[in-house]
Amino acid sequence: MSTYTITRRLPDDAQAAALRDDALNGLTSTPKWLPPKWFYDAQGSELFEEITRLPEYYPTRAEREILDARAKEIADQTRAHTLIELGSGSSEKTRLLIDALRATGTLRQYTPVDVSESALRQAGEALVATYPELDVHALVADFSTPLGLAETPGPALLAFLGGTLGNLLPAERAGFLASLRGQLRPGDALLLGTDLVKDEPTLVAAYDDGAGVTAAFNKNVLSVLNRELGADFDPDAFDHVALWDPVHDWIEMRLRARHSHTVKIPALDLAVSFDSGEDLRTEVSAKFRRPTITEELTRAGFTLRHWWTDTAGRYALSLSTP
Ligand code: AVJ
Repeated sequence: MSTYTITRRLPDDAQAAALRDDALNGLTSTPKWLPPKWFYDAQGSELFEEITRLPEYYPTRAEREILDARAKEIADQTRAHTLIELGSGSSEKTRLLIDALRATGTLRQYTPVDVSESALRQAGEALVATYPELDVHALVADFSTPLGLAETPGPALLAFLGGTLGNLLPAERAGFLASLRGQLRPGDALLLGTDLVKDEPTLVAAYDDGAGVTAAFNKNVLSVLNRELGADFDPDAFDHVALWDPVHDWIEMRLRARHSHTVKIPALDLAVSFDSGEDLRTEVSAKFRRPTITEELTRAGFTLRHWWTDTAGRYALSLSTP
C-alpha cells in the first residue's frame, strides 16, 4: 500500500512573515524588486502550467524530450531508492523518472518539494492513484530549506528541473549548489535542468507570449500582495515587460508603471510611489552555457557525469555526483 504525507516546513505564519519581509525590502529598494517565489499561489501555479503549454515556451517541451530519451539511462546510473524533486509543481514530467526508476526496480519513495501546497496536493493525489505502492512524502518548503535527507532511503536522486536554478542570482546560486552538495551522501546524485543561452527573439518570446498568459502570470504577484497584505495594486496600472540582459545572460521580467501613482500596503504600514515608466523587477531567469555551469558545479563540489541536450540544443539536463 502506498502512503501519502504532506509536511509543512514553512508554517503559515513564517510564510506570511517572509512575504512581508520580502515586500518591504524589495519595494523600498532602488530599483524595486520582488522574489519570484511569490508568483505561485493557486492561481499563479495554474497560470504557470498554462505557460508550459504555450507555443513560445519551449523549455518544458525540450526538457521532456530529453527525459523521454534519457530516463532509463538516468535510472540505471543512479539506481535511486528515493527521488526528491525541488520545485516539483505538477510533477508531470517527473512521471518519466518515476516510471524508469520503477522499471529498474529501485524506487521506494518520492519526495516532491514545492512552495505551492495546492500544486503538491493535486500532484500527490494523482501520483498515489497511478502508483499504488509508492510512498509520497511531500514537503511544502522553498528550495533553500534543508531537505532532511538523513531520514530518506539512499541512494537519492535529487532532481531540480525546469530551469528554476536560473531564478537565483549568481552568488545565491553558488551558495545553493554548495548547500545541496553538503546535504548529499556518497551514491546520491543531482539531476539539474538548465535552459541554455540562445538567440534573443526566441528567449524574449518565451517570456512575452502572444496570448498574454505570461503577462497575467507576472501581474498575479500583485494580486498576491493585495490579498495577503491588503495592498491596493491595480494590475492595469502596469505593463508586462520581458528583457534579455546579454551581460548577465538572463531574462528579466518586470512590471512597468504606466503612470505615476502610489500604492498603499496597510500590512507594512507603507505607501509605495511609482514614477511613470518605473520598473518593478519580478523575476530573473538566467540562461546557461555548458562551460560555465560545469564550472559552477565543480566549484560547489560536484563532478559532472553526463550532459544531455534536446536535438535543437535549446536546453540541457546534467547528472552530477557529489
Ligand atoms: C519556473 C522559474 C523555470 O524562469 O522560465 C516562466 C518561470 N517565468 N515564465 C522560468 C517563468 C515566466 C520559469 N521557472
